[in-house]
Amino acid sequence: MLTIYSDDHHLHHGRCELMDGQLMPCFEMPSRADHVLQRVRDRNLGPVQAPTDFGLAPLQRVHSRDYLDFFQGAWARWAASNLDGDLLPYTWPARTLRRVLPSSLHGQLGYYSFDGGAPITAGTWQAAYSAAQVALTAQQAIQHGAHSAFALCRPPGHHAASDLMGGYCYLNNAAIAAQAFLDQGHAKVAILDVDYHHGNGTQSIFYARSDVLFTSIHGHPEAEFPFFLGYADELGEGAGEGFNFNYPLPAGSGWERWSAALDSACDEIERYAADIVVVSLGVDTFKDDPISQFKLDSPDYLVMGSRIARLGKPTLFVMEGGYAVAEIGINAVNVLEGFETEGATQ
Ligand code: SP5
Ligand code: ZN
Repeated sequence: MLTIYSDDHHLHHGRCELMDGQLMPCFEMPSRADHVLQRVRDRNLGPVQAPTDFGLAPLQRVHSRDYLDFFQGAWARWAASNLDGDLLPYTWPARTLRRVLPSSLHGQLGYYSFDGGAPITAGTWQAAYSAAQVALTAQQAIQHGAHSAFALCRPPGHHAASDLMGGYCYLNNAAIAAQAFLDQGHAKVAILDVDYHHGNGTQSIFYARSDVLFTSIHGHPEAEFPFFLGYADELGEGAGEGFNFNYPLPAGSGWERWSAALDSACDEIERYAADIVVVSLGVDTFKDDPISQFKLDSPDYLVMGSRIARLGKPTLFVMEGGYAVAEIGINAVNVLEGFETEGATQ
């Protein structure tokens, strides 16, 4: 399987995030992608190539122009104030407040974010821009006939909505790639989001549309981030009604319960008769993940990959979360190896 990877992800390294009442070093750190790349090489998964630059146009198909302009320019505005911390929001337009766009940098940052988990640093725009190009380059490989490809994206993307950052995400790599497939002639794209957290950004982008089926298996939002989206009764709206399926699972869920949800999601993808599958590949479902509560073990990821392969569709894997850094490479690449092994026996 072809892997697309850019070193530019090192340009994004947030300092801290708030967890359990303490400022902790960011769990979403550069060594995550380094470990995945190392495992891709150790296992001879296939060639590793740098991304092609497709420019801003495919990003603008998913994100609003004003959001992209704000994100691209935010660090320069912050640097002009001579403060040296990361740029982090602290006020959001929640209920009873007005959704106006203030002129102040922090006012605008609150307007364009939904949590304090997406720090902007000097290199964040470049890293996120390159991650989107990584996804688009892997998308292009499939468009040109590959059966599968791996977009080793960092920072991740599935929490980012059309004009919101949050949950370590800025640009929605999977959504940008899904939209590119549609723009290049495909009619139906299915997204399978296996990250531990609900892909609220991806769901919101496609919620009123029938050309993208969104399915997500995740920690129940009653108890887990992002709390305010990802419930089972969210089935889509308008033309998108019946094209959104959430499988929220309780803390402590292991492979048995998780794989039953995967079977259900795969049934929906088959019923939809998707042309293409885009997998939002988070491995924060791992038993030793430091911020998550599922109990998947490393061999389970091989079975996950083989189940996805049995859909028989061209499949783009897009890296999302996973914070057990020492095992992230084994777990992510196990999904890809399970996919390839099953594909070879079909
Ligand atoms: C892409 C991705 O996986 N983003 C996840 C963002 C999660 N941010 C909130 C983390 C809160 C962790 N709380 C754990 C409490 C354990 N005591
Ligand atoms: Zn996650």
